[in-house]
Amino acid sequence: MRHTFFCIDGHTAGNPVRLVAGGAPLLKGGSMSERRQDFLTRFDWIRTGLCFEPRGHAMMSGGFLYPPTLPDTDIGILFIETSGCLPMCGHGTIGMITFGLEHGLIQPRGPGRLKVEVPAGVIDIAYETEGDRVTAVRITNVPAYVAAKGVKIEVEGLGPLTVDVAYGGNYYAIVEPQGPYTGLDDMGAEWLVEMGRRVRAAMQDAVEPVHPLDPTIRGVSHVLWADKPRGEGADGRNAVFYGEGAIDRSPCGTGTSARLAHLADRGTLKPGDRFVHESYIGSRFIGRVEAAAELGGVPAIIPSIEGSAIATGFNTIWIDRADPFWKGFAVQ
Ligand code: PYC
Repeated sequence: MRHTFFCIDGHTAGNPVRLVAGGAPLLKGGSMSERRQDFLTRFDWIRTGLCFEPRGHAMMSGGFLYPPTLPDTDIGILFIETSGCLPMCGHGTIGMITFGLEHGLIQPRGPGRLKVEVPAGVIDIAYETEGDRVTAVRITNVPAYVAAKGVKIEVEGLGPLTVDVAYGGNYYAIVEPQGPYTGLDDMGAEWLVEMGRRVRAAMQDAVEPVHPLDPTIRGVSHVLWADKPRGEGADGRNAVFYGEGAIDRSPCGTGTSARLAHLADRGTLKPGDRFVHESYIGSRFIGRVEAAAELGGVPAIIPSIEGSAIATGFNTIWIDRADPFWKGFAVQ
């Protein structure tokens, strides 16, 4: 049997976004979180088939648009990525909202604003246009908070590390320069991937953060290597490791949200502050601490992330069950 998916491919700040505009499965569930669970149970082959080789690669990321389940929302998003079916993805949202608006798949109720239901909750979108192009998307994200501080781990090849965990839509192990990790440029992408794998495994053994309101969101899935800024006007730089072999080419929307919560918890940032975050390749998001908040009794912040995306073309992809690699594969 051959399954056909009509996709708009592109990137947000350099990281791939594959908006699957046709071929989304019908899902059960009264919320996007429940639909995520249904997708993982019955349709995960669509994610692996579209994201892994030979149809994708280690960084592949994207999602589907669905009618929302909540009143007063415009659209629902389900994310797919090599690392799983994320509760929230910032660069993916910026890309899918941009391509969805530019191609008429999303019909806003009013100009410049949308309310979007994602598995992690409801996010607000403000966007700017020039002619037919969407030039900027600002996401006011779900509440972000620090889930664990000062976790001590021992990592082969790195030695002892002290790591914090923050949530910005996914749980991030945040590694600041220490010991042999002296900064992104000193280490290089291959090292960050290899050590990212080891740090994530050690952190998963050490702690299991659980979202205060949705217990299906749990566990450290991403590693954020933090660093000082490189370019003029930037406030920080990071490289996020995800999946089995990916370094985010964008500054990572949920990672930036987690880092904002981390820096706010430390008192370095406060509501109203702006934080320009650079990626490994030098692309940028503008992060902001919009407000102080609370999440199930835990102190949190409301972060926002602003960036832009570019569509690169249409892509009609078949997943043919006669193909020995119909579910995709990854080489490590
Ligand atoms: O932008 O939130 C993000 C993201 C998560 C993983 C890769 N990018």
